[in-house]
Amino acid sequence: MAEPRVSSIDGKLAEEFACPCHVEEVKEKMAAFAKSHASAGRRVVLITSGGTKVPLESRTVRFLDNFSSGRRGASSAEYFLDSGYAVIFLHRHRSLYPYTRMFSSVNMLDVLQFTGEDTSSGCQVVVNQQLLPNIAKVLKRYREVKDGQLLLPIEFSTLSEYLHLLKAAAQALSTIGSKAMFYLAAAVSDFYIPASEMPEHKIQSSNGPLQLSMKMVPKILSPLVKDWAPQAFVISFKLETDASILLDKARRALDTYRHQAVVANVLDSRRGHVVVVTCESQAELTLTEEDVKNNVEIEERIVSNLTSAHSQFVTQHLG
Ligand code: PAZ
Repeated sequence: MAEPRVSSIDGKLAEEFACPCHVEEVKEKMAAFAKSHASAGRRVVLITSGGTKVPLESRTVRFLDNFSSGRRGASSAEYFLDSGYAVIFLHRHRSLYPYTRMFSSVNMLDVLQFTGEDTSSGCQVVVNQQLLPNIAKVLKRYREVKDGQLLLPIEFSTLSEYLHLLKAAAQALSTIGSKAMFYLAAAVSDFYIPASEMPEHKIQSSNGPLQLSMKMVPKILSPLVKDWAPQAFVISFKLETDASILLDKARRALDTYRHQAVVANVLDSRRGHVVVVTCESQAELTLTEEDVKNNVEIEERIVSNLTSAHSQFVTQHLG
């Protein structure tokens, strides 16, 4: 089926997806962040991370969700920061977050202890570094990033919030042209129920088995590449469970949207293997057993591949 026209996607966004009230304020924040870092000579990457929540009722009790933990987005943010980028981190509320992700399985109360006998409210509490061996190193890097104002976190929960905030981000970053990268790692729902067709109240199980009819979510990559940030370096992600269709779908996405690269991955092997597909090339990135033993993460390889490609892209656009 032909891709809907850009204007119809804009119209659909306005009509069928409720706009979060703070979107204009967030857009201004993102534009100011991009401008100040670009004028300091930094490139800026917008990372999307985590899954989206699709409500089934307007007074939402139930919703459709997906598997994404946000680990890819959060760890990639750290590698982009290490590569000198400023990062806008558009992430799902309560998904993994840069730096704290490393301690997400830790019960905070198990690693804290009192310094003395006194356990009243005025006493000192410290971290037991034997239980959190990396904490000092991670805290130091987190502070550097925070003090340098290099990370701008923006949260979403629902599909509507994600779509409006991504549009706002794209428009905000368009002012820095080819210095902007979009790294669209979030797992975004392909289906939704329009507000006009959504029941207001909790769906009643006494009415029997539930049948849902959902609409296709507009392909936002199309206006992002063509209209909102036409000079930016844009990377989308493609996840499949059937490896035999993955590369074909990645190439088809490149043909359709004409952006710079697709990072293709399969659900079960995504932590150790991805393919970066561009119009001219196909780079397989794979962790060896040795890499895994040394705690190397696949995101380090992905970010290294894409930051090099972005450098070439910027040179071509400025040259
Ligand atoms: O968030 P996570 O680390 O659990 O998973 C990452 C991922 C598989 C969501 C990402 O690599 C990806 O492929 N995102 C796009 C998914 C898609 O819509 O095809």
